[in-house]
Amino acid sequence: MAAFTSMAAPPVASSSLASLSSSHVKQQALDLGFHLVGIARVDDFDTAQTAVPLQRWLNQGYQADMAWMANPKRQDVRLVMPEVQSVICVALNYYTPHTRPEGREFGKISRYGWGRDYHRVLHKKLKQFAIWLEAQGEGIIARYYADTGPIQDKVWAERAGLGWIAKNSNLITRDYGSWVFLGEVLTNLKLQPDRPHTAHCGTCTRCLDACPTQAITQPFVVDANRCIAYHTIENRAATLPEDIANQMQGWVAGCDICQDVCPWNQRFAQETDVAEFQPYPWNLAPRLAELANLTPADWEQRFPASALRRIKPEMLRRNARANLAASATRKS
Ligand code: B12
Ligand code: SF4
Ligand code: SF4
Repeated sequence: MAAFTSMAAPPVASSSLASLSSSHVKQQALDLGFHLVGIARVDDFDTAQTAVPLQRWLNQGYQADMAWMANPKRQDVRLVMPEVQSVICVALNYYTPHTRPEGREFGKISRYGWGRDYHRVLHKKLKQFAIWLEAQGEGIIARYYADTGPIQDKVWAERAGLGWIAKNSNLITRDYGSWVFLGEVLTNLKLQPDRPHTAHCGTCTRCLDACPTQAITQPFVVDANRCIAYHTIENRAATLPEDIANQMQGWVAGCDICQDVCPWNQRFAQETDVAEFQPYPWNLAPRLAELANLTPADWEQRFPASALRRIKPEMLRRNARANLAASATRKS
């Protein structure tokens, strides 16, 4: 978890904050290079809404081995920061127009992992944003998070008007589709909130129909036990469950199927201006046979400053071998 915290946390002097408008704060986020920004207000009603679906998901065991998803802070943002009044949500577009080559010999890496580690890129900008915000008045507190903190990034982003949580469980934005990374700054400033985004999946079910492992058990709900992204990135077991290993369709690092088929993504995707998200060339068409024998030294060399470093060499070998085995069975 990354967080920027001031040394002291005195109550905010309202006189020093009177001049800080939401539009000024949002303009600063855009000037720092974020593509979208919106503000959500923290109150009792919102907190209850955040907790219930997450608890239901946990009760069903959909978190698989991700025990950290049960951290109570994730259900109440005030346990993360007792003084929080507003959540300033940001999104960074990571789409590039590259495609993966056809052919069973290639492993598929999700777009999120093609370029530089998004945590580094987001955290750097968020840190600058939090420092700027704290400098705007005495007593202002700002803490930043992206992915790794105990905050429900998508829930807050939807509430701040950035996009809607779709049936594939990703947040879709009108400007960039779901190819965005999310982050937020928690602050004790009471800022003017934006309106929550409305949902636009309608009657579409393309993502549910396309998921090869039926991981989207009902609209909006993903069971990690069945999700290829979970198994390739988070599952640390020596072997993968047979019913997943047989259905991986070449994926070795994450899975983009439920985003690739989404009509909104086909319509809204636009190339990012963040140079760090341009793919490392090797990530576009890795060969399964090479990945199946990847050494720790190869791994160090091929995944520098990459979000894929979460997938250890033995996991990549396991993922590649599962795909090769499934492919061999299909041929015979
Ligand atoms: C745990 C996690 C995972 C797990 C579980 C996925 C999941 N859907 O929860 C795994 C490892 C599988 C995973 C995979 C991926 N992840 Co992930 N993941 C997270 C993490 C850390 C927490 C998400 C979470 O709270 N899940 C718990 C459940 C309860 O929440 P939920 O999915 O939002 O589902 C609830 C809502 O949809 C809500 N709901 C809303 N409306 C409605 C309506 C109805 C009727 C109902 C019933 C429910 C409902 O109820 C659902 C629960 O029941 C976040 C970062 C963060 N700190 O938030 C990143 C995050 C969600 N992941 C992200 C990404 C990019 C991915 C992948 C695309 C990566 C990849 N290409 O492989 C895949 C997508 C898989 C998928 N279809 O969801 C991004 C998503 C960005 C975006 N635009 O949405 C995030 C936000 C990280 C970031 N900061 O950018 N991830
Ligand atoms: S990421 Fe892949 S396995 Fe997971 S829900 Fe989407 S399509 Fe299904
Ligand atoms: S494929 Fe259809 S149902 Fe799924 S997220 Fe996209 S619009 Fe929503």
